[in-house]
Amino acid sequence: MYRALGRLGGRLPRPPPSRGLTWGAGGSAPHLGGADLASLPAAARRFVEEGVELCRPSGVHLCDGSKEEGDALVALLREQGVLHPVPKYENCWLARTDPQDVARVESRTVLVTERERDSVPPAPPSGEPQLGRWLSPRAFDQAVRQRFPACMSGRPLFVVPFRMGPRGSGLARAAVQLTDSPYVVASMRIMTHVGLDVLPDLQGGDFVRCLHSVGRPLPLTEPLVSNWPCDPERTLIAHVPDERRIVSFGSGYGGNSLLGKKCLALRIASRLARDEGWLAEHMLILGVTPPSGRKVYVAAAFPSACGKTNLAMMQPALPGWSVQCVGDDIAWMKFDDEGRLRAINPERGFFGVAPGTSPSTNPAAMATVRRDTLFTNVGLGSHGEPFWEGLESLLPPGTSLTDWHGRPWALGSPQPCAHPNSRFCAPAANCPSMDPAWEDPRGVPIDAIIFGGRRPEGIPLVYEAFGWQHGVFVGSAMRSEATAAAEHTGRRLLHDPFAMRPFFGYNAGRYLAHWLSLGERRGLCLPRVFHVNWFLRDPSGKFLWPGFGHNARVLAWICSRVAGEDNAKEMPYGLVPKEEALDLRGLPGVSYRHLFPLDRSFWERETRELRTYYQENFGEDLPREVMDQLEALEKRVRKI
Ligand code: OXD
Ligand code: MN
Repeated sequence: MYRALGRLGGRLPRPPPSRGLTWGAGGSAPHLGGADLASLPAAARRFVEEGVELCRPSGVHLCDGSKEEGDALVALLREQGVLHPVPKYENCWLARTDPQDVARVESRTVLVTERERDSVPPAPPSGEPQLGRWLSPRAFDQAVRQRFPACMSGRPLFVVPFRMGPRGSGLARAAVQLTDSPYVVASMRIMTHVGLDVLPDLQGGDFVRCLHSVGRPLPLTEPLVSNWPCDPERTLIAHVPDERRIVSFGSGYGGNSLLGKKCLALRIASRLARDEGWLAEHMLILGVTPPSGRKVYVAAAFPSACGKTNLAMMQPALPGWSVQCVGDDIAWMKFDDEGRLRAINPERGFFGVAPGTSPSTNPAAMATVRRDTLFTNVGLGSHGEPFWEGLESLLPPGTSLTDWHGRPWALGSPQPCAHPNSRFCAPAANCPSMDPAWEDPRGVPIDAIIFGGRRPEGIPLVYEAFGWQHGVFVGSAMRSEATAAAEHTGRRLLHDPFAMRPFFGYNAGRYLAHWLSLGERRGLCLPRVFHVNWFLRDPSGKFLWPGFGHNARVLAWICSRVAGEDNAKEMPYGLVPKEEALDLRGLPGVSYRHLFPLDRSFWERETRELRTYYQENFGEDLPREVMDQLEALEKRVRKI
């Protein structure tokens, strides 16, 4: 596609021999060294040449993933005023972004395919498309032409060879990201495996091509805000699944720019998974071990900022139980030769939401971020500690605070100190509760899949699906209150099928069909499917369930179901624990009855809204089996 833009195969510009790369207009810059570009396999070299031809950077740096390179990147980012020290923690840094570049931008995230229908179901009759956005190849070429030529002038281009997934795993993927953002390189080094040992995997040309620019060539025409280069007006995050290609412009933040995460590991990978018969999902993976024995691994899909990281690192409030983390955001899963579903975490780090993370909600995450962590848009205490909403009790007396804009801030101020979507980017290896098998190339065996969302009313604490098809229906019917991870606001309930709404890499109707097709395959040991809701509230708005470590009580019931215990009773929407099968001991004020509401008018409303949602958003691409499941539920609801 954008290859059509110019003559290819030109010579790579070389950095000036005595100074290494140049870092911007007139800046005296640390020398990063970098690996020899000649070591790139031919296909990767061609990709770099195309990028250079198009973006016209001041130099090219091939990242080798070394510690020296990491130190030099930090030095460079400090010199540019992007990173600030967090001296109370070890090797930790704080970035503050332009306030216009703080979250994923779903409205500017597109899939590029010849046929619109390959990307999205038929357009809804009214309103915004909810299941992804399509851009024609022509419009995409034009968008690239309007943005990328010479967009890296005055800035060096970093070539980041990286791998998603453990070395040796059949699911692992090699990729190359070209970027003009050293912040992105520093983050990619935490979130993925960056290094020259990836180069042999690029040899055959079968790698994902990622091109990213912050879109602020030098010299600047307008000053930067917070020293953070970005171009919010022209931001575009485009995926070309047929070419395994990602092109991102204008944002330096999170999933818009760390292209291994949402763009590759979910959007591109979900399409690869469909083509190749596996699953790429927005799911955490954890292992739970009961006092008596057999560890059970589960994968769980929750929409952004519903507590995936907290659940993945949970410390059970049930004596004798333990939970270990394999991943907190993305699972790649494939049935093995024995028909067992096995999952790997394609990532190597956590890009977690900071506010709300505290020693009481997630002690393992707090331990993880004590070193080697890049914080973005959190506050800073005068003793050199990061600060966000939830850490108030940790502040030593007399601490003064700076908010995420870098301005003085006082406890009790109406605006939060940390941005609600502020993040920590930390190596998974730092987490004290990582599972011993988290990097096992064979993956871990998955016995249960859990769906969930923030549902203040009507949806019970936990239920099990009646079978695979019903489970796929339950995933397709997920809804949750909006969060700060994207540009949405307020407490609206959003439909979020499989927690993949922003991350489908192809038509969501066909995605459901792909899940259903697994139920038809012979010889598979299909996991049980559950739905959980930690967020039920009473009429005064108070949560009915204590959550966090107590969620182990729900995991304990799920484990008992996996073990084949006959301890469930049937409700119209699914199977729930018999009263004595859910351990509620020591939870004063928590009542089984409130946790398992059954309200006919709620379910009538829910099924009616779901029917409208399916009709408007999936249209004729909704698989018949899913509509059959809805009709069966409607029938059961009429009998309540
Ligand atoms: C995330 C998200 O950042 O889901 O993980 O938005
Ligand atoms: Mn996520």
